[in-house]
Amino acid sequence: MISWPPPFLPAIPPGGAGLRLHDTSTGQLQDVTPGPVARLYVCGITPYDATHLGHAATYVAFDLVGRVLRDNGHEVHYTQNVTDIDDPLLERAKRDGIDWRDLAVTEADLFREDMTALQVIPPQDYVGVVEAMPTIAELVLRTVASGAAYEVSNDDADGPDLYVDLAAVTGFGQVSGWSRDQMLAVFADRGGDPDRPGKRDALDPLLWRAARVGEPSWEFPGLPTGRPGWHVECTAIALDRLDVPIDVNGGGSDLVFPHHEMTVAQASAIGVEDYARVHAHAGMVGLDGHKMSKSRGNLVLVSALREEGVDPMAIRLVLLAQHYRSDWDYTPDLLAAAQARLGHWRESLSVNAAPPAEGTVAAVRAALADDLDAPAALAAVDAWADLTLSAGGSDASAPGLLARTLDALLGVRV
Ligand code: 5CA
Ligand code: ZN
Repeated sequence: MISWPPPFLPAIPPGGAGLRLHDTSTGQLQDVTPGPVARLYVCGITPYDATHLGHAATYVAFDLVGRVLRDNGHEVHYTQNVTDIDDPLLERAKRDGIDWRDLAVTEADLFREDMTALQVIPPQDYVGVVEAMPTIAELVLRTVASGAAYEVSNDDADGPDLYVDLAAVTGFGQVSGWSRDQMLAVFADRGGDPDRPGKRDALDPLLWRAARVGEPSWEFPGLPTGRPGWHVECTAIALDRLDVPIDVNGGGSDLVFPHHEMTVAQASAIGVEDYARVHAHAGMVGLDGHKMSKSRGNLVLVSALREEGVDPMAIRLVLLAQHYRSDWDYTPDLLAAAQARLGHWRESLSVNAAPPAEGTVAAVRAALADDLDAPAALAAVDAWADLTLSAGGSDASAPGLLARTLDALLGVRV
């Protein structure tokens, strides 16, 4: 798929402060120490509805990862998928009487516009499931060949469905660290089918679904006519585009289990044991006490805010003002505060001379290096802006240096 246009990245003096991220699988902060090319995979959208602030928060968080890695002197190889075929997309298309392909194209276009407006650096590999179907089918066939898959018959398709046999996989549970009871408690709500008769284990994930009448399907020699289950798409696309171990494998915390657990299990099923060095997860953004979700419909859409004339940089500041790992609820006063902050920063950065900015630049770097502490980075900039407007200064290069730093590291263009 085409990605979106990259924002201009201003050069700033070298001085990256490294990067430590919270790793879900160990529960510890871990140094992200890539080679010259840092490998980043982040789970992309299922394009059946427009981008909400929760999606945006997750993609802005991983955008910071990419910016910090670049500031540390790495090239970043960023891959993101698009789940452009899956049950929720088919259900929404049917409900609205439109073709599922048209729905996916429309929503993916809107997502690109939103990401562009928010100055999110695009992935080099932006890969839809439909276009990656041969790659995914190949991984399904390798799983079958490895003996880690089995058939479950059904009455309403011409061939069997295929499931991954978790008993044949090493290290299951390593990403989430959850107990079996914890897993079972959410599996059905997150796309799983624990009660399907014929499965060897309730948690075994669907690998390949034989085509039901009227459903889109693909044909590959050796497989029933059908389409992939959800998790295998990310394993296949990531392994196709990135060498392992992936330095950072990311997404929202709703993907810890089952999605990322199964993604790793799926890799293990074909003998890839060192899938990712760090599994990083962003917290959930909610509205009125509930996780913002397309299925629930309690959404604040990025595009709707933009249509109201809200400056995308203010939207970005709303997201950056919360630590990426915390769960938080959106309220309009957060937007008002972000707009006020943006105005304050703009005013302070428009002066001819100001207090030196080197210390603030270092504070922004140090905050981001420390598990992406964007709120602390914003506070450092606030302090400089306060001082500039209250006391002034004589450093004529300071406003320009700080403006370029905000742009390069935080993605906020004032
Ligand atoms: N296509 C799959 C991943 S392969 C998927 O989860 N799509 S999604 O459209 O539902 O979500 C896209 C990304 O936004 C995922 O990383 C997901 O974890 C994240 N996300 C979804 N809802 C929220 C929310 N309320 N707050 C924060 N992040 C969210
Ligand atoms: Zn995914």
